[in-house]
Amino acid sequence: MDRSVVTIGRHIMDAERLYPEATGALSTILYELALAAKLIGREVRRAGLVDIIGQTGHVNVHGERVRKLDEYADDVIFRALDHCGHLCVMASEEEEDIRLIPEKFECGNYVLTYDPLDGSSNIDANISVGTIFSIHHKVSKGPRGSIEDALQPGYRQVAAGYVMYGSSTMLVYTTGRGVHGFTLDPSIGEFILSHPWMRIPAAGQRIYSVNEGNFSYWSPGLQRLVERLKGIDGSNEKPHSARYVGSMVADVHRTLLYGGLFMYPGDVHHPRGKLRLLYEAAPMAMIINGAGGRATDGYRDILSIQPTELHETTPLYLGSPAYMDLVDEFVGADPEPLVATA
Ligand code: P6P
Repeated sequence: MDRSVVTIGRHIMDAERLYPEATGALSTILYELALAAKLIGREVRRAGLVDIIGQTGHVNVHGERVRKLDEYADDVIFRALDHCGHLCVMASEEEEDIRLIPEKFECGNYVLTYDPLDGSSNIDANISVGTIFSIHHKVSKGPRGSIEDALQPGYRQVAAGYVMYGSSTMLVYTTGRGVHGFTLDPSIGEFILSHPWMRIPAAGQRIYSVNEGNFSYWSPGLQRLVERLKGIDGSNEKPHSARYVGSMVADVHRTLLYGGLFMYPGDVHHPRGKLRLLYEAAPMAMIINGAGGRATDGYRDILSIQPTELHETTPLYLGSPAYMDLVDEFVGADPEPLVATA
C-alpha cells in the first residue's frame, strides 16, 4: 500500500495513540460519522435521480419545510451511532428535543450534536450542502444523558467537524490538535488525508461573505464595515470580493481555505441571527480557531457562550484575524442591545 495514503481511520488511530488514557471511544464516534457521511453523500449525489429530492410535507421545530434528504441524513447519523455504546445523548437540528440512546443500547461518555444536512434547500439547484457535528463529554450525573449534556459551551468541545458534499466530498475535523481535511476517493470508498494541518490565511484573497440583501436591517457599525469592504466609505480601501453561496458549510470551507470573512449577523428583525449556536456556530468556531482564525457574535468569542436552549441562534462572524479585527472595530462599536435582545 502506498505509504503516503493516510485514510481517516489511520489518522484517527494515530491521533488516539497520542493520548495514553484514550479508550478508543472518540475514535469510534469519528469513524462512524465518516461512515454516515459516505452514506449521506451517496444519496446527495443521486438526489436528482431518485425520488429523494423535494419535501416530506413535514415542518421541523424551526417552522422550516423538511426535505426527504434532511430526514434521511438525520436518520443515518442517529442509527450509525445509537448502538456504539459511546454516546449518552444526541441532539439534531431536525429534532425538537434531545435524542436519548435507546434503552436496549449502552450509554457512553460522549455527546453528539449535529446538523445532518445544512443548506438542504439548495439541493435542487445542485449547490453544495453539508453535515456539521460537535462532540462533548457527558457532564450529567445520571446513568443516561440529559439536556444538561447538550447545553455546553463551545470551549468544552472535544471534537468538531463538517462534511461538505460538493464537487468532491470532504470531511474536515479537529480534536484540538490541528484541523485536518479528508477527500473521499469514491473508487475505494475511503476518506484520504488531503489537507493536513489546515491554516486559515492571515488575510487571504480579500473575500467577504454575507447576505447583503439584509443591509438595510443591519446595525450602523456593520453597515459601515461592509461599506469599507466595498471601498465606498471614502477610505480609499481597495474593494474586496463578495462571495456568498448561502450554504454555511460551503461559505465556511471557502473562508478556511482562501481566508477572508464570513458573516451571518443579527439584524433588527432577527437580533440573534439565524445560525444555531450548538451545532453550527460552535463547531465551526472550533475549526476556525484551530486553524488560526477567530469566531465571535460581534462581541464575544463564540466558544465562550453558554447555551440555554437547544436550538438557540447566534450572530456569527468568523474568519481571518485581519478581518476579525475589523469586526471588533466596526461591529464591536455598536451598542450591545442588538445582540442581547432575546
Ligand atoms: P440566508 C441554509 O439555509 C442556512 O441555514 C445556512 O447554511 C446558510 O449560511 C444560511 O442559512 C443562509 O441564509 O438567509 O442568507 O438565505
